[in-house]
Amino acid sequence: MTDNLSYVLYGHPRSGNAYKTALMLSMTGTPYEFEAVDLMARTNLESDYLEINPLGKVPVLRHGDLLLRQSHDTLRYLAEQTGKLGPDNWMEEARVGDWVGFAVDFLGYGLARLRFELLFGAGPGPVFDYFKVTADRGLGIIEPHLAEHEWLACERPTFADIAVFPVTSFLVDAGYDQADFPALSAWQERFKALPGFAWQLELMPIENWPPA
Ligand SMILES: N[C@@H](CCC(=O)N[C@@H](CS)C(=O)NCC(=O)O)C(=O)O
Repeated sequence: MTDNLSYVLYGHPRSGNAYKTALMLSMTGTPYEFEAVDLMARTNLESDYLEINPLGKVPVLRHGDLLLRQSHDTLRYLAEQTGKLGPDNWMEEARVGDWVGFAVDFLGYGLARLRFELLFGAGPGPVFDYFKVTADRGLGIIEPHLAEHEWLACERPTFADIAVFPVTSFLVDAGYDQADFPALSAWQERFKALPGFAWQLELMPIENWPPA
């Protein structure tokens, strides 16, 4: 079901979570306005933005009076609103949920932290090593899965693929060699060929990129 209320995405192109929402909007063909929240300047912690999201995080998706403040809720909501990229029944819902959970447990608390440490943090060291255990474990789950399956949750692309793609695109920034993950790499290529795919800066344009 669709309506005429406009969508507003609050986000930043450095955010993998905001990129999930932006991809879902684009890949379902849903028009939206983009409001940049400058994470580098910490405007996400200023009072104007805290009125929109008291957690001080991006993304937020506004649809009329509704504010969705969790990236995975935005995926589920847009799937329901557009009838696209969602599960068709509870068997599929359960498998989509597995991969949304994977994105949080192994990518959010693993791969994404490695990239953060290397690009913005202390670099290699104890913190990096701590998160690498989780990232390695996650990559050890997804690579063999994608050697056997074209898409993560179903026989077709779903928002499970959108939940997982952004952080996997940070593989090299997180210190891994892309060539060590041929099945993941092939899935990334299939994903990038889907209608509506674009990179984060195209979907969430900001001035002064890369931010200081
Ligand atoms: N559970 C949230 C996590 C959102 C999140 O961690 N956002 C990060 C960017 S990827 C953020 O806004 N960080 C800013 C901060 O914590 O100050 C979701 O899935 O949307």
